[in-house]
Amino acid sequence: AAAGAALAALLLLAAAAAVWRPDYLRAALLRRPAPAVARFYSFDLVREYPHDPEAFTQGLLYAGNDTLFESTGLYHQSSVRKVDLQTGKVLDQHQMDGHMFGEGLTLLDDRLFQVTWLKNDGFIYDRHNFSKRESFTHKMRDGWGLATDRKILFGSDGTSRLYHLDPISLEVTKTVTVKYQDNDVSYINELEYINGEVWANVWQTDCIARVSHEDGQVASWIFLHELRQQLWKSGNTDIDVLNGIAWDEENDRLFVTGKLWPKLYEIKLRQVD
Ligand code: DDQ
Ligand code: CA
Repeated sequence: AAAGAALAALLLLAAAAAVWRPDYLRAALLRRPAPAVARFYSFDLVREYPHDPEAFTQGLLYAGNDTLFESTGLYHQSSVRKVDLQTGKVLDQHQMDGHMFGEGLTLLDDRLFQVTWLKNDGFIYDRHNFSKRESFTHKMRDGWGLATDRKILFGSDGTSRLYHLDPISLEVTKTVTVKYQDNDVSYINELEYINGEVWANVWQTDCIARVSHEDGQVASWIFLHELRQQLWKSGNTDIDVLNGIAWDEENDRLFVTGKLWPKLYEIKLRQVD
């Protein structure tokens, strides 16, 4: 009888736990998989370049020949622009409609794809002539980041989802959830495809996550808080967050900047674990 009472009490306790904190119960009952081993990186500064301090950088990519393409946000100030790396000068620019908030940008062949904040509208520009422009709609929540492996587009929308999009139909063909160990990583923002991985700015952190586009697992973290801190210390107190990754595949150069940052940095990663 005592054993029966003990069992009943235990069942009651389990039922109460299931009602009040099902996540605790699940954690207690299920054996968690061993956490994936992530790598951690700091950086060495290679060079710094001027960057338009009015550019609220939302999309950044390197297009060869020391030129970058950049998408900028903020209502009435959004643009897509071609930028000279060495001088930071805007070489060509399309000013977007005032109600559009420019976001992620990627280049596939001669076409620049751009998405917009809080909307499902995107634009495709001819890289040589921004007035040649088409629009599209997509089924992500809204538009934050874009990148490409030259076959498909990768997209983010500020959730933990990383979308695979068909570059012709703009349909979502696959979605993975970005996870670090067992936790979803939200606020996935500006993206870059680098050597088989998708690198992602995580909004309002000073970190870039290196993500597997196959399963969403974060393989590495890059810590870049020193860049923002350094800018702040030298008097740039109006800057916003780190945002914008560009990769020069030919010369293995990695560029990063931020929203309203007066500098763009070439960095080399240094593993710290
Ligand atoms: N996002 O880059 C995280 C996707 C959006 C940033 C939005 C920053 C807010 C600026 C103020 C908006 C005025 C309504
Ligand atoms: Ca990028």
